[in-house]
Amino acid sequence: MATTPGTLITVAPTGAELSKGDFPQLPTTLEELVETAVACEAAGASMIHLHIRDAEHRPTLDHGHLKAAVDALREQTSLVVQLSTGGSVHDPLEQRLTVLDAEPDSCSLTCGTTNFGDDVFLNPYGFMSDLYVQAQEREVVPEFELFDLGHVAALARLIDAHGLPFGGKVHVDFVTGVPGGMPGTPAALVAGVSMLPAEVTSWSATGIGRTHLPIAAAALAAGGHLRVGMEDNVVFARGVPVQHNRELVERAARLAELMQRPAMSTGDARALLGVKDRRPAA
Ligand code: KMH
Ligand code: ZN
Repeated sequence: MATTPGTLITVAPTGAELSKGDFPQLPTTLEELVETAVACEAAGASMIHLHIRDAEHRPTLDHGHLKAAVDALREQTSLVVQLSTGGSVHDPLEQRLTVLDAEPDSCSLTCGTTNFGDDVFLNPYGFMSDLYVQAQEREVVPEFELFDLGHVAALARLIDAHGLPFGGKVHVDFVTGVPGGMPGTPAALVAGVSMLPAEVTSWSATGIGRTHLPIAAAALAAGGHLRVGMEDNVVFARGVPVQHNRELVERAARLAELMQRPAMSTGDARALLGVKDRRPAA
């Protein structure tokens, strides 16, 4: 895996789990998402991982909502736009495949079923395989979400079966600290990194809840990139709630700068990930 001087910072601003009622500062409307994306790009993010909400702030995979968000973010930012195909634990597999119809730059692809708190986040191999092939055909770059060490082996199986994703790069994201998945510890992260198949060209990591900051530090120390955001963590410091996703991106960018791997530009992120340029002509 080639080393990169800069740090790719992905912001995951919303997720599918938290409710607007409990967290009014969670960006759920299109207007809030655009404002968040613009602010986070200015703070150092170069990719956004999106879950979309409906008019009642509930998670939705409705095509119109997804397409409107992709178009608006593409128009008003130069962020790499990644749509979640994980959705919420209640979304049917067939509907999760339709996310690609919104033509994002990138899509998440979780490499296995995992316990998810008291729920089950379902990702049978057949679904992963269909999503992998459809993303290749639609020229969408997958980001492989690894919640557990077994997911690393499943990623190798996918690559062996279907070849490289569109664009020829393989970027993975370790999602650590989910109750039911790998713990958010440097030891678990390093174990995962050591198992990555040779085809992997870059990796990032995030830690859920209180593991957010230590995993960011460990990822930077081990040569990885960062994902931060309210999907993963809503506590900035003990007793201090996150008020805006920008705060988490700013802190990640400061940390990356301190480690002499400053936040990379969206142009560098596009090259790192191998995404197709779908932006409207200027
Ligand atoms: N909301 C989780 C059940 C993804 O975006 O692909 C799944 C998730 C992963 O957030
Ligand atoms: Zn997600």
